[in-house]
Amino acid sequence: MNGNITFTMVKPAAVADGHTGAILAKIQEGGFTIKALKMLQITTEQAQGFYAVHKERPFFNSLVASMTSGPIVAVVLEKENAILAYRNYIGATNPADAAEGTIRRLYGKSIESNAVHGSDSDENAQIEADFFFSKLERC
Ligand code: 3AN
Repeated sequence: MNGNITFTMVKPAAVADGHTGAILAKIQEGGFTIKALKMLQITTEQAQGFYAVHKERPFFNSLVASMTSGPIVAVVLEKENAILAYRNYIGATNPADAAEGTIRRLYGKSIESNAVHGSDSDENAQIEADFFFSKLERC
């Protein structure tokens, strides 16, 4: 059964380039409802934990460095079939391969600095949302 919640992050390079507002507007235009939102800077340990599944990959250290290079904006989103709907909406991991009009195509700079994160399963969406937000911070 598909859930209605996904988790996204505006990544540091996109925040630094001033795209936060445009990305949030685009998310809402896509019919996603913001259920929780905050800006924060994550520590190296937190980034390593968040991307632990990639720890054997050659790009792991560089990914962690880029994710801790400045503030991120963490967001919980709601929409029917949220995981798939949002992954389609942001586009492929590499912005160069992402479809026209998708968030990664519009605002991504590289496969690593690809503007936004999007959860890949209901289970991970729950883990990621709980990682960033307390119950009190979620609407
Ligand atoms: P997605 O974010 O589309 O689910 P994953 O889970 O394969 O993609 O990768 C997680 C993150 O790791 C990506 N958002 C991207 O920032 C980074 N990444 C993935 N592949 C590469 C790569 N080949 N080189 C550098 N960074 C990468």
